[in-house]
Amino acid sequence: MNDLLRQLLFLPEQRSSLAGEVDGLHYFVILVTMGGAALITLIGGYFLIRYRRRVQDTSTPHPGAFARPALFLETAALFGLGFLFLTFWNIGTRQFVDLRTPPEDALDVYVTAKQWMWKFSYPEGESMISVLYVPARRPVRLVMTSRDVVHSFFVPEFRIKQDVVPGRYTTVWFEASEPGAYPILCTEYCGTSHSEMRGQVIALAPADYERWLAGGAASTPAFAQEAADRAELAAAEPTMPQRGELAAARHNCLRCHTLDGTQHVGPTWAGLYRAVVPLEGGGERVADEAYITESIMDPLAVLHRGFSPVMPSYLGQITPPDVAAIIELIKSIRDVPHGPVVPWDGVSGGGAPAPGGITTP
Ligand code: HEC
Ligand SMILES: [Cu+2]
Repeated sequence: MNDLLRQLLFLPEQRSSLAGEVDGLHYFVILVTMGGAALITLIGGYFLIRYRRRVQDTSTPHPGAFARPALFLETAALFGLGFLFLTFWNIGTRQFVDLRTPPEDALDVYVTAKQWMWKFSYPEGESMISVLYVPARRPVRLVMTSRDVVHSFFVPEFRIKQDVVPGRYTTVWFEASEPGAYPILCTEYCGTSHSEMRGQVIALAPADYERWLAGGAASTPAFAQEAADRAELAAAEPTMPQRGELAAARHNCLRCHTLDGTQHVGPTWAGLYRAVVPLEGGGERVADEAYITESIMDPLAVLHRGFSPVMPSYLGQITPPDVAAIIELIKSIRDVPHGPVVPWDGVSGGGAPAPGGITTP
């Protein structure tokens, strides 16, 4: 029954001591509401047919004295609803208290969330990125905070989810019911790479956990090593061009510039690196690192011929690592095909043939 309902509702396996209870309440609420909806549909349908209009006479006969339904029916309905409310409330409150109160002997692990990774620190001094090793069948309490924005720690198999808030500590606890690897997701939208803010809880048999504490990840079972590799790969530092794209998105550069060679408000970045840029008022410059940096910090110093002077200066707004990453991004797309660089006329993708086309030497 449990498994059938679980699969009907597309829920993952229950792998913590409280998961079964959480699902139990879920099933109960769903079954009661579905039952109620079915009952109302049936009664409504019966009335619809039983009292449909059968004669052409449209006047409503006077019903006479208001016909009261039997008193016992009203009382039963009221008590029934009251009872349901109290039952939901009772189960819900108990579960809330259980979920909020970690057992005394819980193992503490500190969790720091930041864009876009989870860091787990153990009182013994060990620190892990993206991978949370815990012993199975032992309560674990997570003491969580965020270094930037609000994140949310979610382990579907454990049925736990808790916001992680900057400047505050929140806690959550669980007891993994058997060894295994369980995905961690961030469920509070926290920026560009929110969807990649993932990790793994690796629950180890107590003996394996002791071995991990003593000897590190190499002494854990194969399933744990695989899961850890996967998690670490996903959390690997992005490459410079990838970071450049994130920085460009963050600073809204991509509202005016494109990476795919199409024209927009500003010149496309495709094929820009080391191209010869014609300047407004004559002359030209090679788009090297110096030119790109100058264009970002002091866009009006020289203008790409034919474009309007609308780019704001980013002097003091953007950090040197972001500028470097953006330069690497522009370098990485120097071979992307692009047409002649002409100003965007606000209608089409191009316009008159390039007064200020760039030519790649
Ligand atoms: C409001 C639109 C707008 C935004 C936002 C904007 N730019 Fe520009 N950008 C332009 C325009 C228009 C030009 C061409 C005129 C000029 O040289 O200033 C330009 C020129 C450039 C150039 C020189 C390219 C060439 O072909 O000469 C670089 C490099 C550049 N921008 C980088 C950036 C970066 C990096 C950001 C974000 C930090 C950014 N831009 C944000 C509109 C914008
Ligand atoms: Cu997040």
